[in-house]
Amino acid sequence: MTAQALIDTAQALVAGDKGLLAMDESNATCHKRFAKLNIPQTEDARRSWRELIVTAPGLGASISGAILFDETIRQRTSGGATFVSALEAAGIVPGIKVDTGAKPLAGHPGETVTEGLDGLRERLAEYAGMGARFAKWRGVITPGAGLPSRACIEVNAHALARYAALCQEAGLVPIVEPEVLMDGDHFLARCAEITEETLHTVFIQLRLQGVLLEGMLLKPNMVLPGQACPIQESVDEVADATVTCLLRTVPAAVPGIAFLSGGQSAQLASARLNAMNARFASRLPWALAFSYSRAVQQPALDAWKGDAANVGSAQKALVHRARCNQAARRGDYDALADAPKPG
Ligand code: 5MM
Repeated sequence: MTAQALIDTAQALVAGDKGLLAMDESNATCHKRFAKLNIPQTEDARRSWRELIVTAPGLGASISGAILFDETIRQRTSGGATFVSALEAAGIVPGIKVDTGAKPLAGHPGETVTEGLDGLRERLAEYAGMGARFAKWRGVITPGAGLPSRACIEVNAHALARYAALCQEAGLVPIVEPEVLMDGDHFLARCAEITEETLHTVFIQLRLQGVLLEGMLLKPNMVLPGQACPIQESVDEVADATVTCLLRTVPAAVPGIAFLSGGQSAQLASARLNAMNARFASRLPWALAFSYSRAVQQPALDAWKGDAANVGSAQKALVHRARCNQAARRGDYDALADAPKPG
């Protein structure tokens, strides 16, 4: 695999106005979301849900790539196609989440380090053989009283960089996802400080590990007040703070930034991305895109409820959200028309 192939894939994932769909929930996360809707927490239900997604008519018009989970990349549609081939048929590049989860960080109560480096070279080779062209790894940074520690930021940045270097060696574009959580009552300014320190540390580590910046993507949080913070800034204020932070920390060589939604409502995730593109796109060195899970999937999951009779309406809800975020990439999202209808 040449450097140019990595660059081509990274650029293709953020080209035009499309974005990524994260459908890489571990079983525990998937079950948490199913449980709220009384959907059976079984492999069969997980497979049916993911089949609904990969076969949604028209999804490829707004989604460039989809991030799968280890179980999902091995599954097939009821018609017998692998999910990888179903995605490819829809014009969607298949990717894979390769971390094995955030585990308690020794000596640092309340903080985690993401694991999965052991055996990663071999797993990446297997995933590449199955058709994956990019990968994803999430490090979690938790704001709190006296948190995050420098140790937590450093250890997660180091792991992200080692993962990214291994991906590029295997010919897979790494999506580097350092997530500052929005849980808590911290102010937006504190999220900005933590995000800036985290991204700065991540890019130092990426450089140390020799990662080709042109052949990777960044998947960060937006700069937001904590969900329980009494002051919730406007859409434009969030856009300003997020773009300021990214301009200070993300080298221009990176082709694209694809945000996680992190627990924002579907509409706010679209509106904030829209504001960033509407206000700043012409001045930014990288594309600003999306790599949402909940903010694209949740309305569709609410419509599906585990019932085969609802597959069509759920697919329409999914494609609608993907299109809203596609419009947000152009700065054309109509928040008023998309406002949740009463009742
Ligand atoms: C932050 O989570 C990622 C983006 O999803 P949201 O847009 O909902 O925030 C997502 O890709 C996440 O990494 C996966 O859902 C996997 O999560 P777990 O914790 O199950 O590995």
